[in-house]
Amino acid sequence: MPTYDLIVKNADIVTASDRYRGDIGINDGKISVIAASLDASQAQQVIDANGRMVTPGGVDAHCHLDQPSTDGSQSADDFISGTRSAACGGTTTVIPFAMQFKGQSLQDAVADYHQRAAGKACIDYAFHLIITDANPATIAELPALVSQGYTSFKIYMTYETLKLSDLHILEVLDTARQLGAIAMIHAENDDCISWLTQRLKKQGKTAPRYHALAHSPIGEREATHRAISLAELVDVPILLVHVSSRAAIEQIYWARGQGMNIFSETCPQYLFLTAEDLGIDDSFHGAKCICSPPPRDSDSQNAVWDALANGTFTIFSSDHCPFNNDATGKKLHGENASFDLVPNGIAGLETRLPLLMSEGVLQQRISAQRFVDLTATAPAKLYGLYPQKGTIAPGSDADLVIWDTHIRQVISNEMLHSNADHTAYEGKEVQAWPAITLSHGIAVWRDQQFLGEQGNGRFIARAVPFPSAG
Ligand code: DUC
Ligand code: ZN
Ligand code: ZN
Repeated sequence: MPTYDLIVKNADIVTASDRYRGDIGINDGKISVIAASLDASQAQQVIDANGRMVTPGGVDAHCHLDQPSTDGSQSADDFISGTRSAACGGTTTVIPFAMQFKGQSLQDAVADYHQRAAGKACIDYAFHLIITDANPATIAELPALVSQGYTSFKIYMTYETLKLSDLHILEVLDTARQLGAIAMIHAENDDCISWLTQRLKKQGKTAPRYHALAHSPIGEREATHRAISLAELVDVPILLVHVSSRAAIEQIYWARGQGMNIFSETCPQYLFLTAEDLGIDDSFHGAKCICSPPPRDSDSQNAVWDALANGTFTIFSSDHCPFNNDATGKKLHGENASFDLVPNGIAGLETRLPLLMSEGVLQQRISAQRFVDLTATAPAKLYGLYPQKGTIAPGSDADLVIWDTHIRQVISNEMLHSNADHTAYEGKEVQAWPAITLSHGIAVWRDQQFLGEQGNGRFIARAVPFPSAG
């Protein structure tokens, strides 16, 4: 009887803290041992990493899959195509959102998303809640939902159909504090956006590129500071999602200096796109890159890189929210709709890790350990998945990525596995891509082939991130 189901030999093992050479023994989908050398004859199967980097499978803690929209637009990806593309890009756990429609109970929202995911997800998944209706009945649902493993809630300071008042934000934050859960905050000042949008439209400035002007960094900075202030009042940690601008980063840096427990996230679009990708003329082409907050200027791009390297950002997520470039998505209101009517979001699950490995690690902007922390360990810890997910250690799930880091791969939508009909990164060259992705010790991506199976992904009920709080 072989001792191991699988040995990954000659691995350049990278965790959030260490980097060392070793062999990884796997049994029943879990890592059972890590040693300098394991006897290959004791394994049913051997994969020779040949000295290549092996990192924990990515944890993408911010993605939207099969999420119905209040405007009737349709997500390009469901749980099959979204998790398939994640696996092909080295991500083995996703945390999409279960969004509450106003008037809907949270339990109903969660039940609906379970139906959307069950039998479809190819990799493991959990759910954040999106709270859009913070009335007393909703708040009363939270203790049970947290104990069922939904230990994080996203709240919005903008979008007409989603936003909460400051009073309601305080209620949610206070509940998060009592339960040891965490609130994720979309921080943009809604009235700034409305005022700028009206002004631009009156001037006939409706092309996609004006989206970047309507969503000013000043509005992001103000809302970021307000979110931090509300968290300070309640005395609770928060996570600021998809931070895009130098101005917002400065607020987070300041809050940290004051000793506040402020976590923050950024995304590939703020490193690899700028406002120019929304168009330098009035063509509708730039609608593909409309997301909120929008990509900024090169000064903010530099600030985002610095904040990734210096530890200001806690996690790096995709904010995958794909809409096709047709009447179900970006052209919902026609070929030349005003920017404020274009569904917000871009695809990014599959390209998140290769882009950061290539431009971050290989270009020596961040270390390989920092890459692992940002993309796997820190999100797993922050959202109650650690140490089952997010690291390479005995007892952890055998979710691993073996990297090719000496390639030249030009990204094109054809090579990707999402159902989206375009990628914002078309034509960009990367030097890294997963050679093999293992989920529970089984290859889901190898030799440029998706090998996973729909329905193999398991729902994970998450622990609370701050158990001693309250
Ligand atoms: N902005 C969000 O807040 N969510 C999804 C996509 C986007 O652009
Ligand atoms: Zn958001
Ligand atoms: Zn989002």
